[in-house]
Amino acid sequence: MVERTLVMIKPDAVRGGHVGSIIRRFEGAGLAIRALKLVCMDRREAEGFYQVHRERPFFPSLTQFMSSGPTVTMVLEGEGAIAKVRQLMGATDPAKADPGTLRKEFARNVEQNAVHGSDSLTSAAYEIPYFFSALEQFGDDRTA
Ligand code: FUP
Repeated sequence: MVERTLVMIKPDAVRGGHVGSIIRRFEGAGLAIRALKLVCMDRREAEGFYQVHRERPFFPSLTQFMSSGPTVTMVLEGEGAIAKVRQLMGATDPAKADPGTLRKEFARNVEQNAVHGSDSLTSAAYEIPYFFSALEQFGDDRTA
């Protein structure tokens, strides 16, 4: 099934100058960019994005980190895009991520872990419109 997923290059990887390398990997895997922008979330916006984790002990630190600088936020589309992105990203904790994955290569630790990708169709349906209106997405009847 062709899917859309919300992907973010997190503040650590933007600061580290890894945007081009990471986007190249997604494009190389056959995923198409349907929307893309630099977003600097404020604390409240980061809390809203991660609201499923609000009861977790790492929530304050995570939302502080995610609002510490710009993220490259995008919508990627492709066959099985959600699973494909998560495979490219690797495990949440880079110490447990497989060699060759983005988190193994670029993440610092379990919090500053370089990339985000929606974990399900339900998550994608919340996360994509959190950042992008229909007019900001391409490839439907307005194919770019
Ligand atoms: P993932 O889907 O791989 O991004 O991981 P989770 O949904 O489990 O976690 C979301 C984010 O919470 C992670 F990207 C980083 C952060 N996190 C921590 O900071 N500490 C933890 O122990 C687990 C997750």
